[in-house]
Amino acid sequence: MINEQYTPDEPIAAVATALVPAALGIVRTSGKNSIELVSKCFSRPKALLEAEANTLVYGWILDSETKEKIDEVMVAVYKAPKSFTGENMAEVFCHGGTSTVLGVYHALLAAGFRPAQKGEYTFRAFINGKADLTKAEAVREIIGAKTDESRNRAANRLQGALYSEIQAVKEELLKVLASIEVGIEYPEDEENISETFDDSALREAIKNLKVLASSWQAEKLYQDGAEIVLCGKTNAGKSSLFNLLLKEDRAIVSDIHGTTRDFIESYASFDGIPVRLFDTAGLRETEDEIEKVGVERTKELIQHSDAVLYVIDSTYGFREEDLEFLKGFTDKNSLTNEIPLVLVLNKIDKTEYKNAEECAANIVPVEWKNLPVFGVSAKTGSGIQALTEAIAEVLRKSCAASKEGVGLGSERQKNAVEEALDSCNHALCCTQQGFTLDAAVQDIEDAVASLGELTGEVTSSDILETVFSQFCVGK
Ligand SMILES: Nc1nc2c(ncn2[C@@H]2O[C@H](COP(=O)(O)OP(=O)(O)O)[C@@H](O)[C@H]2O)c(=O)[nH]1
Ligand SMILES: [Mg+2]
Repeated sequence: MINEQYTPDEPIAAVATALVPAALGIVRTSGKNSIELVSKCFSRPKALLEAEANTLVYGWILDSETKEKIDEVMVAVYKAPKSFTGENMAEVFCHGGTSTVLGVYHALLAAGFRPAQKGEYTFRAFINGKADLTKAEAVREIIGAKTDESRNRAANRLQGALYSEIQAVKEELLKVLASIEVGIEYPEDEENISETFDDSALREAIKNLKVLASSWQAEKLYQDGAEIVLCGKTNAGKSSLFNLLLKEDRAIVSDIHGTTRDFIESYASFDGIPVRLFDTAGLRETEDEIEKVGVERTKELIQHSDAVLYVIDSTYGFREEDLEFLKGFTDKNSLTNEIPLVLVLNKIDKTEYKNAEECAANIVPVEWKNLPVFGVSAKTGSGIQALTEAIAEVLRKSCAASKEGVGLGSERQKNAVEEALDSCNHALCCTQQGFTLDAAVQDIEDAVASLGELTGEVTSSDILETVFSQFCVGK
């Protein structure tokens, strides 16, 4: 059941910006009589009531009982249907900071608004025909985007690129359906056997649906990101690399072995992919109880990671422990799913080698020459860009991601496309096996219905509930 609190005829208000000290805060209202209600706690009610659509009105928000001035504000006035929700809306731009923003918000509640539920503004935009479900979900994605590339992909969906793609497949299927129905109504022969049926349009739809379904894994990478673990012996330069990749002095760097005893993590962007990067305790035998736990934690992190960067101090080359780790890792990894492993030869600035290739040729043992290897210096920054780009490529490859094309924006969308694909495949099967064509009709109708569910044309309340409950309040 769709959230019973989503009652579209009630006026709603929500704080739309974070409650932290800031230059501005925004309190958003929507509903048929929202402008009238705001005017009840506004110093210039007449100006607000007479304001044209898409204009700003200056004034003060007042306490509705004491009439005390709460804050000096600008109110943006939007009139239905030309607003985000498709209803009359008034947005109050006040000063930032917890007390002011909440003061304005409480004055609005006292004037007659009720607090908005999560995603209720976007829900109203959806039911008022301002956005289909792919666009509504893209709004949530944009808010959560961690890198420019993630945001671009979501913005593409917000502009309707995915919607158009889905509509094109749907129209193709409707044409197939129409041609079958004409065949059934006016059969050239009594049998109306599918042998005469031209299935090229159905095949094209299947091909497009397959591409869409497989795009989700890549889109998920850009939404959720990947976990990457930096590991290696103590003093290899993991913490220095970590800091360099994050572009901040986050981890303690020192030449004392065992400085990093527990892992630390932070976010970075690797060629547009949001990455949760872990700096870990160096892998070594140790008597230090805390460091021992740290080493165990490193091993656990590795098992759940999307890629491992194994850092080597190239001034020493590969040592006993490095070889032991690599052997253990690859033995285990070959049994389970493959976690990509990248060798990072650090401190090349301290070696006599002219470049990364020469360093790799000289120090990587024969049995590990098949691994991707990068020579870098965490001190000078050399080789770092090539390293991050290569890791991004490794991650993209692991989920067959490309940088181009429109992709799906949620698991829900992927499920709907897969359902449509199953139905189309079934329809194709029917036509190939010489059944009468009406056997395919139901399947194609099911496929069209699944795509309609994706965009929200036909949508059960459970789906709406799942989509909008993932939003934040005020959006
Ligand atoms: N010359 C040089 N020194 C480095 C480089 N990376 C790290 N170091 C030094 O190596 C020591 C150990 O570095 P750290 O990042 O703490 O290593 P970790 O134990 O693997 O985290 C520190 O003294 C760093 O300044 C590098 O690329 N070149
Ligand atoms: Mg360290």
